Amino acid sequence: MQTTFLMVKPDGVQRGLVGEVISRVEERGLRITALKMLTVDQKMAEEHYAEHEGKDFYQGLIEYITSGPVVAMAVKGEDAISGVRDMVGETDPKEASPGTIRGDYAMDIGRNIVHAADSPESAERELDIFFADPDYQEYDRIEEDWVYE
Ligand code: IDP
Ligand code: MG
Repeated sequence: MQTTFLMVKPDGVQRGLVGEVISRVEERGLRITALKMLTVDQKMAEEHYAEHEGKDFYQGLIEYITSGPVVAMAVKGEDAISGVRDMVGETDPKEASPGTIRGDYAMDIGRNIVHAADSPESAERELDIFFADPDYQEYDRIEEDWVYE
């Protein structure tokens, strides 16, 4: 079992795709264990995107991610980290396969709807930026007795 970090970015919220993203996660059989809408402030944005500091798109990325509300979630399940990355698709939506979130809903790399952690280390780091212990809820999905049997 892994828990990953998934976020609907401001463009996804403004395009009304929050429900679509959540539906895909739930229908896949993954479990949302924390969920919140918030506006990312400058400090959180810099921490979240620290690995991209200095790149030519960094400033625009920080401005974009702080430009409006996002929906952040913790998603739990077997191989959730790579599973969610696969559901999200390639960074550049033009290269993302149809059937992925980016491949179905986006064309612009700077407006690619969602963020998902790319490794166990980033998942842990990013979850800690957005959530504290009391934010997490534990429950069983009804089908788990047959999914994991
Ligand atoms: P990821 O979101 O698929 O993990 P990263 O390489 O970590 O992709 O980049 C973080 C975000 O920065 C991307 O989702 C995208 O919004 C933005 N980004 C990455 N590369 C570019 C670029 O070349 N131009 C503009 N924005 C970019
Ligand atoms: Mg990334």
